[in-house]
Amino acid sequence: MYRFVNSLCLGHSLPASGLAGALPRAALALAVLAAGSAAATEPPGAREETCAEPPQGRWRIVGQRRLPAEIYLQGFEIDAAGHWWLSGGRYGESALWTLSPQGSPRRPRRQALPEHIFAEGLSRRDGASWILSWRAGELRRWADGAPAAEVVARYAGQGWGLAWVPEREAFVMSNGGSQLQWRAAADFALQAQTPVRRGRVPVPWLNELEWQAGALWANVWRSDELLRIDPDSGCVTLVLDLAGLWPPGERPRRAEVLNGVAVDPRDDQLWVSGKLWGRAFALDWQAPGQEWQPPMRDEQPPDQEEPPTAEGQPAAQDQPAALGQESPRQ
Ligand SMILES: [Ca+2]
Repeated sequence: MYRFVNSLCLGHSLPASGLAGALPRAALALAVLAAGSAAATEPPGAREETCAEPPQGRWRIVGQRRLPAEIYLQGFEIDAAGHWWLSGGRYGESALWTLSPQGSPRRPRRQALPEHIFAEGLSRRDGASWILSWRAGELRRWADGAPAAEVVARYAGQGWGLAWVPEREAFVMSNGGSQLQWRAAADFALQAQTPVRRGRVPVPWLNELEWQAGALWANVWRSDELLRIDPDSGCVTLVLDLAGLWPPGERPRRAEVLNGVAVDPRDDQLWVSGKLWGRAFALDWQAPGQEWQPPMRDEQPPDQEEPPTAEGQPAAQDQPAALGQESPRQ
């Protein structure tokens, strides 16, 4: 599986730079990003490196919010003003959704994407939403207030997850394989790839992404685990097993896999959701040996003021799940 996925990814990249073998991978990535030079792949021998087995982190639900139930969630981000941006997939149904800050009575806004597009990951940068397509190889930029999204770049292979990394002034993207792709701000050109491993095992199906405090969160397709990844080494450094987050028997029948991770920059709160879930959960988390940061807050009432459906549609009658659930690993 690894050889197949890896060769699939490398098949879309440009030849490795001659610099690749002379520098540690972290330095290589920074050097390539800084120089804005041609694409580079991992240095020789990197595939043989071993990461430490990641520990299981603890988590607990500290809040939740209802979402429009029809969002086949692919990309999820919260901006500095507290607005939620979500991309929904599927052909003929793909759309960019905007929700006002939590607690607002305003209805979510739905803006349709072209019918031939299966929207994928989304990120925010410079007052615009940047949206991947699954198989069309098109990156779209939807400027706030603009009537439509414009295609601003094309890429080889599939598009899955996307995050803007301000510290590196670059995008990081997943494509269904086990590599993270670093892409230039200016033209989305492939700059470097980072193989992701859990111990010695490559991690395929990396999906939605989120950058937080120098590390990357990643969903894994068809998995209930949320991974925290060191962006330099590609090592998974922490695993949150979210299998108990919302037991399947309590979910709507049509709800699909966990997918969608965002951090509210105003309070560093982690949020997760899933495809057709109709809700998102706020989680506090910690690595083994750590104290809860931030400390447990008072239970927050579910955000029932927020109409869960799009403008012009009646609100669904849907009761939020109980708050205060904690992970079984505690
Ligand atoms: Ca995200």
